[in-house]
Amino acid sequence: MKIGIVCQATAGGSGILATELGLALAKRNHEIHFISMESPFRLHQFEQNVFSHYVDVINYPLFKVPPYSLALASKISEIAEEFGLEIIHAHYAVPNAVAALLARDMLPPEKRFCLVTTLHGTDITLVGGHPSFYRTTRYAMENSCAVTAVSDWLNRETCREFQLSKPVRTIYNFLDGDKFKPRDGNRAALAAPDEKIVMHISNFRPVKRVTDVVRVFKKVNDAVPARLVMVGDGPERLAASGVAKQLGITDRIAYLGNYEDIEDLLPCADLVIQPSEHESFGLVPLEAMACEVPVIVTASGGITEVVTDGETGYLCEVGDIETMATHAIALLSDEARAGEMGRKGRAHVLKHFQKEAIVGQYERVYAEVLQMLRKQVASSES
Ligand code: GMT
Repeated sequence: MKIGIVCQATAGGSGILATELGLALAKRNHEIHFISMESPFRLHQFEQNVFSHYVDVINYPLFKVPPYSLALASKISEIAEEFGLEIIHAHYAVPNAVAALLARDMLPPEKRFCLVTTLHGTDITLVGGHPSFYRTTRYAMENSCAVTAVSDWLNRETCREFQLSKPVRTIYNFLDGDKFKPRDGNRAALAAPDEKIVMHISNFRPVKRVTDVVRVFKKVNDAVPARLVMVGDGPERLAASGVAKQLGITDRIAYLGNYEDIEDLLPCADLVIQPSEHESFGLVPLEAMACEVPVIVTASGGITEVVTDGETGYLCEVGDIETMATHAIALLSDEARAGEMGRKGRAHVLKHFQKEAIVGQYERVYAEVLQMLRKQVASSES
């Protein structure tokens, strides 16, 4: 199949998932065209069957904000026509799916593609639900050939919030268990041999509650010699370092900024903490579990479908710093328990979230919507 993948290029779960999906589909001999603002975050190598196209946005003085969505629609339409794309898979409803619909309408009927939209979370919970975007988000979903959500929780939230006339299918996120696995990393660069490594990875948006990470770590560090490694960047970075300063632990924390080869870093961690307000899925805990690293997360949203409490990690209430710290200290003080939890975590990931099985689910959705389109075309011609 010839498939266009429209995604966010910034560091974030939806762009990462879209990139990994595109690369996996290319390996299965599909022709993949990434369409985005710039090179997707984790797409840094040349691959067979993979093409990238960037949106040209002009900065005309009359526009206070350049109309990216319109430029994106033009680019999708142009690439779909030039390469004969059969499927456009939009990751993140706003603006990607909306722009794809406009792009489809610009094409002559015989060149129109099928639109598959994958909802990732904040496109529904924060952005799509906002009055500024609600109607466009709903329109995009109603007019997609298929809509998927990355967890049952997000699926339910979408149906509740948008009352769609068609079902949403759940297709979980995935990873490559050969890429994310326990390995010897450069631990010595991050901590002394007698120190534990606590890690947090995110884009430091308010929903990630990074100051909770720092507060939990303070309690951990009081009980067990440890280092906190903060990976990523975003608006809450300053707040995190402010709290660390107040708590007198600035020298125990390393901020690494955005880091692409997370599979080299994660195996160095003894524990990963993701205390988000909510997560529709939680790609970071999944990656950590695959590396046999225990996780402490919040029982909020689809993450409860990824982490099993007490087995592969701990699910805590949002903001319950005390409980998170208690679990963290217990795990960091008991290597056998942490090791067992890590092994169970990896086994769980390999059983439920392996790349090949999930990519196959997307392939089946594409085949189904294409068949529907062909039937419609045939019946309109007869
Ligand atoms: O929250 C992020 O880090 C980015 C965001 C995105 O859309 O890029 O992540 C969302 O999509 C990820 C991939 O499906 C999920 O793993 C995250 O849970 C989800 N984030 C939220 O729901 C807050």
